[in-house]
Amino acid sequence: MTETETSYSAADITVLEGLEAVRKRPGMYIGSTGPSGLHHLVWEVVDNSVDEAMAGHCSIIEVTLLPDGSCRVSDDGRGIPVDKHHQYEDLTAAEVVLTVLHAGGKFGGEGYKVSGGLHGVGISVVNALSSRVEVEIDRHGRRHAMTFINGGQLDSRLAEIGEAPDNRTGTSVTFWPDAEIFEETKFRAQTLLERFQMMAFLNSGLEICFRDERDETPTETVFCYAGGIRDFVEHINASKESLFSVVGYFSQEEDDHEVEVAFQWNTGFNTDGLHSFANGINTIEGGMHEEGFRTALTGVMNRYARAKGLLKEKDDNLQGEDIREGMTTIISVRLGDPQFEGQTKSKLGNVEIRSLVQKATNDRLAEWLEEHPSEAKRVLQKSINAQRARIAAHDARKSARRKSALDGAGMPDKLKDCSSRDPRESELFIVEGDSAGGSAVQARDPRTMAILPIRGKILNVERARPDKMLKNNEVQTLIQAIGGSFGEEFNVEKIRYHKVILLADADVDGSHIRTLLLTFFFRQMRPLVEAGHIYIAQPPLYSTVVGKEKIYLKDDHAKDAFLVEHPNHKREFQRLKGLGEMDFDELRSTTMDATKRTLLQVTVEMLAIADEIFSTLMGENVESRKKFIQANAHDVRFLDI
Ligand code: 0RA
Repeated sequence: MTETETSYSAADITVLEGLEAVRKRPGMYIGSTGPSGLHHLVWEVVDNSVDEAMAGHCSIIEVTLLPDGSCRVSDDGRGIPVDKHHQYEDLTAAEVVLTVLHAGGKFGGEGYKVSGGLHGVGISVVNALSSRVEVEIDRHGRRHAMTFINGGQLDSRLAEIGEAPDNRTGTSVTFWPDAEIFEETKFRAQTLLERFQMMAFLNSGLEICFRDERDETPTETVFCYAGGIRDFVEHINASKESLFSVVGYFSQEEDDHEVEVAFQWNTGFNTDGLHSFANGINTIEGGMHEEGFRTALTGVMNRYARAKGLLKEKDDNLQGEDIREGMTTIISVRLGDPQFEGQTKSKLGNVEIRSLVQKATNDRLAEWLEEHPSEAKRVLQKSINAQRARIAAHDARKSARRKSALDGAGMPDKLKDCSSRDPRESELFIVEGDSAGGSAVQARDPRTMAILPIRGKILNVERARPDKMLKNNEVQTLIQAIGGSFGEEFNVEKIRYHKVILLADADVDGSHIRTLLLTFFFRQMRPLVEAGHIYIAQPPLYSTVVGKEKIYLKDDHAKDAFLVEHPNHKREFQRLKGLGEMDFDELRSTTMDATKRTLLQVTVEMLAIADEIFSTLMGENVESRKKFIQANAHDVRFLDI
């Protein structure tokens, strides 16, 4: 940069120091410099456009991944203000928004009423962590442009570059994530798609268009839902068999608080189909809005059931879980000053929201029931059945506990346990089939590795109530071996292994078993998944020989990479059929030995979406399962949720 282009004042220097702080400790602002932090940059820019939409000024947001590694976010909002900024005399407002931490919408006009508090670190953070940022602003009939390089240094100041076509207004931000900051700068389309779909559901009428133009075959996906969260509920239930076709809905506003609820029941047995959001952020840990809803739901349904004689005087009240069985609910609240608490800052703490949601649900759900008598009756019949099953499961559980107290330590016979009693270093390999189980026992380090062979297909818990599930041998064995109980009682502090590793073949049967196991963990031991204790072992698919050395290759990708590195290789590869064909030495060195193996950690990025995927894969609706598997057959990462 030459001196004639830009000269810095004292104010500019404080600005640069601010951005320097972000570059020094990126984790403080975006959580990490891994994939989650990288995608955070996109959320940050898109959130600004969504704020503009929530304020009623923007209807289309376009996000494009370009071949040069950049990401462009364009909107048709009012455009970032381009006039001189009152505090930084020599900078324009737009320059301030891009270079001052937390400058976002806090000036000019009334700013924003509500904005996503979790990602709201400001677009300047994106600038600080990018090697280049280009901004174009259409406002007052003119198009303006500016660019920044090397983490927020002004490269060319804001200047008019021509007319705004058709007198349009809007903002376009293109950024190149800095390779010196991020471990990996390649965006994952699936991650972006899932979130954009969720954002479109939560902002009815908003169009989000995603384009991936990184390779020769560009793709475009448009999300736009006139019905908002009603469409969200319908979408989740599309993979299940719904109890009736209407989707319940109500909304209520008070001061600067707004609550919206959509709900529908399906014929399934899950009690955790409740998903909540605050200012567009998925509150995975729940909070006051969920509390208010649950309390009111239980009250309203019991009152209705008594009033209509569906529950007799002698009958017990329905419990919340009875009513929530098979219920899919989306709660979305918007509020001026959201307090995010909890371990992952995803629990809504605002107490006033609890009574607002409770009151709205009390009034409006009762109305809905009166207006939909036949639906109401079906729901209550289902709840009463659930109540009976719950009582039966309680009895079954009691006798199961008594039984395990009788056989000493209560460990299943099939478990070959490790000698260590420290869960932090202990690993449980769940192995498909008795014979592979035998090799795994020989291949293991008996101090830290336990082996549990399971035979054939475990019960599909997606399609069974808890009382039936508990009678299944494989399920009992799993629960006993892992420790920490299951369902509502599950306690992740009591687990006996910090790594639970699924070891199954790379073929269709193996992937079915993996999915059944993941469904079980997702539904019955979810904290185990959330805490990152579940892993998938990756036995190699190919072997080949170089000189005297046998080399194992994980998959086709690894094979291609190998051929690039060894262009003269004779191309003789052996396709390994499965675990059963490896001797224990091979199994140890390729798959189990902690110094050589690769494990895929299973994470739950987005529970609302993961819920849908599990229902699709494991639920009743065969057609949607078929479609899902066909659509994702090429992409094994769908298990990486
Ligand atoms: C500050 C003030 C105003 C709008 C914006 C920022 C704004 C920022 C972004 C970022 C991406 N798209 C955006 N659109 C708008 C209010 C402007 C006014 O009062 O006219």
